[in-house]
Amino acid sequence: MTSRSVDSAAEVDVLVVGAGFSGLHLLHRLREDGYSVRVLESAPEVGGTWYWNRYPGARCDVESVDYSYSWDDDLQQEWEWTEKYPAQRDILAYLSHVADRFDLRKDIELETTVTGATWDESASRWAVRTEDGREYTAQFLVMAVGCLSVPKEVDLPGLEHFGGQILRTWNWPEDAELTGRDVCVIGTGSTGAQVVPALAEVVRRLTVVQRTPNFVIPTRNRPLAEGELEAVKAEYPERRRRNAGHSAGVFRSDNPKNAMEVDAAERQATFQERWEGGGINFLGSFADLMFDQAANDAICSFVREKIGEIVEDQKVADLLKPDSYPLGAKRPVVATDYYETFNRPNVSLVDVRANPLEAFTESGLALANGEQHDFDTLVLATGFDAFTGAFTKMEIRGRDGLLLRDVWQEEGPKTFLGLSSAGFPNMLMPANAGSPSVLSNMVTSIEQHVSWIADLLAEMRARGLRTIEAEPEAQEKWVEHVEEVAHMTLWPNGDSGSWYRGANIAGKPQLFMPYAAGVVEYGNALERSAKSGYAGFVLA
Ligand code: FAD
Ligand code: N01
Repeated sequence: MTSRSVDSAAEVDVLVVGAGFSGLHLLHRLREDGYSVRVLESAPEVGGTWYWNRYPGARCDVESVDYSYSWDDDLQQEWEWTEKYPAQRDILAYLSHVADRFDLRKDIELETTVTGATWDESASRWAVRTEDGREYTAQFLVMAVGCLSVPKEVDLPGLEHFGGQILRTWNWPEDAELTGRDVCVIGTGSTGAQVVPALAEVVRRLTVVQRTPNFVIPTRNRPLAEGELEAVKAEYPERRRRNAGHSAGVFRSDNPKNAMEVDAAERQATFQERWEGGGINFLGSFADLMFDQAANDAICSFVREKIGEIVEDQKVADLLKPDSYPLGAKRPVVATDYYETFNRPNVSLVDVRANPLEAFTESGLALANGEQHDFDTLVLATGFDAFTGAFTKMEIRGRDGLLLRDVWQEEGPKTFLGLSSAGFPNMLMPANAGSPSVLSNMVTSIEQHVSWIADLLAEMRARGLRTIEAEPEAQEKWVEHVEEVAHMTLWPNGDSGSWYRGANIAGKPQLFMPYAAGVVEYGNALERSAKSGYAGFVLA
């Protein structure tokens, strides 16, 4: 290893791509452990997801006190969260504070996009290139690039003909002013469901284009009550331990009962209580919701009834009711006043499933049946090239010139433990495909990975080892296992078009990408490998 005070910043022990929750934590931890580290980030500010997704209404659905780092007690004691669920601007302020407080900025290069990386066999190092022509070499390349950081390519017919302004939720301009405008939103996933109610309050007319309806659970956000934050802080270590001990990476008081083992009245009362409580806890109503179709049907019926009660126009309500996939097979959506918004006189719903979008025109869009909808502003909330997008954008060449893009385009993102892909030594991938990532509180999963990576590097340093890489056989078995576990649940079922399995993008290989067994089982697998001398990896 080179010493921390490298002569040239272009040669480091660890090069990290991305300055979101993962990249910032990696930088802090690995620098503390004595490595020279450099972080390269496309954005002009740290924050990752929370820098880019600045659209009105953007908010996290994990409680603020849990969606934050646990690795520094002073930090968690001094930071003042104000709401139960944090808004985008609050998380961004928090991450910016972390960067300042731990003096991270001096090792971060912002507005620096990595375009490619090539493994140099003779030096056992990565040579990394940036868009503006800079080059770096590093023994380890940690791709903290995010699993929802690259938008899906927009596949809307004739979009180039539209004459108004187009705004993208994943890169929302600071100065967007929509008061009094006629706006159309395309996309009704988590992003659409947050941006729609927020825009409805300020625009003149809002047209919501829906292809597949989602199950939308009310957030029930609120300011933290007096003394609530202090109570959390008084027992923070215990709270963090409980979070790490729950499969979702955040403690939920899950009901241990199965939905179909209780009578209809108890089932209804339980759903109702959890619905009133709001948030993702709704999914903890019963233990078998993601395992038993009948149980899932019951929770789906409950939500459909709620939609019918909230939305006044029953034709609109019916269009908003999902009926072709289990609740949970698509990422559950949590939002405030989503269904209520369709009772506003300035909001209309356009269903492009029954009546497909034919083409954009100069002044709006035309549907297959000839209907025309006019607006002056189009908001795209059309989602992401999840998990693989940030990797396949880059030209990453491993051993013998192997191109990651080609391998993953053919087979999907095959990894061992989600951390390493065979043929790409010393390239590590925190909180992405093959690990619980998006099926958990991501901050818990990120911390799990950062500490495992730090331990691995320490072990390699102690044993004088230079490279680590997934063993092809272990990788095959892990990918099969991830798929098998997913198929024990209802996650892969139905025609949800879920990005969990790449189904939102035509031609993308389909395999279930996050590890559905959860953070605890996954942590055991990580520990088993480490304790047995990193079984499943080749160390040299
Ligand atoms: P990111 O925050 O995505 O950061 C990756 C960074 O890498 C980005 O800044 C990107 O610019 C940079 N990068 C990528 N490629 C390159 C390159 N080639 N060169 C240079 N830089 C590059 N998770 C939850 O647990 N709960 C939630 O409620 C939740 N809400 C979300 C809401 C939205 C709108 C989105 C999009 C995601 C949400 N997530 C949520 C998931 C969220 O992405 C993670 O929780 C977490 O922020 C991921 O952190 P990260 O550092 O791993 O990745
Ligand atoms: O993206 P999505 P997202 N024509 O893929 C539609 C996290 N997140 O940005 O379903 C018409 O879910 C598409 O329709 P369909 C969270 O993990 C969290 O909303 O393909 N419509 C769908 O409605 C989330 O899951 C929060 O039929 C088209 C929408 O666009 C993930 O990010 C908040 C279309 C895309 O939905 C991604 O969410 C925000 C087309 N050609 C995000 N193409 C929290 O609150 C796409 N669509 C936690």
